[in-house]
Amino acid sequence: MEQAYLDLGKKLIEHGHDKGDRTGTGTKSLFGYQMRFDLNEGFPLLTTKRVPFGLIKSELLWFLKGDTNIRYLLQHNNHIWDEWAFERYVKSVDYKGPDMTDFGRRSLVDENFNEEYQKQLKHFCEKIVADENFAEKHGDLGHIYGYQWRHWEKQDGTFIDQIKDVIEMIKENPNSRRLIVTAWNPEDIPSMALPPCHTMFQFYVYDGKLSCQLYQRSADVFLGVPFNIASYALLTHLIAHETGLGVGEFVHTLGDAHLYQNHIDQMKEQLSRDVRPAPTLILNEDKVSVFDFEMEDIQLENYHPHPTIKAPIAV
Ligand code: UFP
Repeated sequence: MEQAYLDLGKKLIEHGHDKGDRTGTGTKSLFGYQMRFDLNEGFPLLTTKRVPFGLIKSELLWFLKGDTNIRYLLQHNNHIWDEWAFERYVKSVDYKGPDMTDFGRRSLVDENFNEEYQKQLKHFCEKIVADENFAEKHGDLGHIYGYQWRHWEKQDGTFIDQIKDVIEMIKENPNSRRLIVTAWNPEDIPSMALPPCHTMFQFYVYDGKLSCQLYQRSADVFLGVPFNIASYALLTHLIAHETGLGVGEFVHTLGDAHLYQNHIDQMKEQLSRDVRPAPTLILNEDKVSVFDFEMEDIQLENYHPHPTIKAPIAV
């Protein structure tokens, strides 16, 4: 199962086009790629490096709550969205600290700057947790996933709950070819910290099993994709659980699939490792609705990965 991911990493190293990108880092990139994961073969959390499942759980539960403020994430020790909120904060009139322009790139090349940046970022996160008013003002990421999934705003001012609706549709009309959730709302793109990478997904029911296909417009194959695979596999399990279905496949379709130039050595290191048996996902059987799940209701068994491989994130 994991081999599908490793094949993509290898293909990008060998055949990826050298392509510039928004962050200025440079990538090896291919356009249009598909991976399939049979969720009956185990849970697709990579074993060739440790992928922190706790972060995937808290992020998905955060999306499912319709929450777009990083405060919930920070309360669960999840820092994956910090940079995006920080970027909005340092661009706001309320930020009075040292110049943080272009902090993503500068923190990689300038040690003194990096020290100051880490200090400011830490201070920002602490303030989000400690001060509810500050969090309300500066912790919000705008109309990102949680908003579009649960509170898509209609022209008449009312809202669409896409997740609730798709679950109802799966229960009532499993043969439907319209089981779609979209996060790509063109009108809202300018108000988002990061335009959605996982733009839309579709469910498919056959033989009592629920499959899900995701279209991801932009895929950081080393850092982002291992998270994205596990997150959508978990979402498929949760919705299958609520709708009384088994799980089928997770089909992952990528638009711009890229390996950042400063992730190539790390990817090579990962490719040199042997794949271990996939872990098993255990859901609390007492919970039914996907909206009732909490962190402790979702557990993994038999996850014995190779160690973490560190790599810089491109902001
Ligand atoms: N990215 C992912 N997966 C995600 C996510 C971001 O791979 O879930 F939120 C990466 C893709 C890309 C960058 O490298 O983040 C977004 O940049 P851009 O908007 O320029 O595509």
